[in-house]
Amino acid sequence: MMFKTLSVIGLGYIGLPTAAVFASRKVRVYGVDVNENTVSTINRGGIHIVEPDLDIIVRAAVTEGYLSASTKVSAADAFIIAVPTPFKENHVADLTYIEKACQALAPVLEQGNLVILESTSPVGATEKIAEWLAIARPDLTFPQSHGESSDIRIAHCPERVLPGHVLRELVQNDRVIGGMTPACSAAAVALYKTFVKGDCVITNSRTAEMAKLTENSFRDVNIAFANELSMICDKLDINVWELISLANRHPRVNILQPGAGVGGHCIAVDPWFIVDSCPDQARIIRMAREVNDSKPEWVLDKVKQQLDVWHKANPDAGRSHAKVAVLGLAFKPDIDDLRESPALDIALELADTGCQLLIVEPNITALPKQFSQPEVVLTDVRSALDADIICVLVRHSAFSVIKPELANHNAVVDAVGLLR
Ligand code: SAJ
Repeated sequence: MMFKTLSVIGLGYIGLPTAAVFASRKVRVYGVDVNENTVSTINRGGIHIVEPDLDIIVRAAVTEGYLSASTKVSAADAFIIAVPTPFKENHVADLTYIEKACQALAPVLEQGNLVILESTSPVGATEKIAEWLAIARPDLTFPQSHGESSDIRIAHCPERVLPGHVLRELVQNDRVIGGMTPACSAAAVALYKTFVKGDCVITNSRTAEMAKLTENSFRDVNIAFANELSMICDKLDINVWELISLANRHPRVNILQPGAGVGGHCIAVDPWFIVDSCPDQARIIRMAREVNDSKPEWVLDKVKQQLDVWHKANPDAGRSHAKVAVLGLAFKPDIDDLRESPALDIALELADTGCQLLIVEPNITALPKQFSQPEVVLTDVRSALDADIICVLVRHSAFSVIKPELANHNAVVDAVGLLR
């Protein structure tokens, strides 16, 4: 099976690297995005997201004519849908973007095409795609009605790459391939084998959907265990990082690290898709989400306790005289991504307390617009040492240089174990 052309719908953190890697293997890729700025940036050979080395391969692919972007879907041998699947207020998955992608690609669909859903989705979403496409194109046959002989092949192949390492992990990671029929799986394997060096492991679409949700829930539950331990240890006056490193010497124990909470667009979202499908059964998964979601508030309380101590020591000083430094705003170490970041939420709350807030985030050059207060400034790591209270919210490598001074400061809230 040969795929000469590919349409990738959604040119975000997953769609753009995927499109670029296919294009680098000389597949003609038509990228599609609703955002015109994204489209024009890519067509100039640029990128609109931060991911190491992505700029180099996008520029090369555009220059050589293998990658172009548009707001319209072009006909192609295969289609990859890589759009967001957020959840609504009540933690129910919102499939609107996937449905819109289906409506956009349906008119150009042709017999023999392969449609792949890469977006992380609740169980049953791939079958929904098949239904939507069948309604839009009654002239074509689909796997749910025609099995192996269907005109259109459909599969779920979840992305599993780690932001910051996307280009390497796209190629090296094993890939779960969940076709609606064996023929759908075989077509999807043939497509991914264009560049995937890992194994392409075949299953059905529902299991593939659940596999992705399971991977992120596994991590969420394990981080919740670490976060719960950090709160228990605080009560019992035990250093949680020492405790975890001791426990991890056991050959079958591997506890993750506590932090300021769980951020990002995946781990804090995907477990809810399982909870929504099986609310009575998914008890640990729900509880883990609740524990992790409560952690930023707990860290904030610790800082407020330090503010109370400061007020006691400085009874005549108003709140605006208190200087608080926040180290880190990103959702995890050594990236610039502030979306769904617990550290950002904590800093925003602190900004509202009326203190002077020194923010140190070495991976950005300007504060996000939400910080409107004049008492909030973005500064360098050494200036933070002047603060009355210092809270470490992200373990950026750039913070290591002030460890000795930090260890001698008398009001540090270290949510991530920088000082361990
Ligand atoms: N975190 C901790 N303690 C830890 C590890 C992480 O508090 O010991 C926090 C991080 O600081 C961050 C959050 O968890 O706030 C998530 O970070 P992460 O590095 O665990 O994961 P993501 O969201 O960057 O990427 C995850 C990955 N999934 C798994 O590792 C199982 C990635 O492979 C997925 O492709 C991605 O989700 C996704 O798109 O679903």
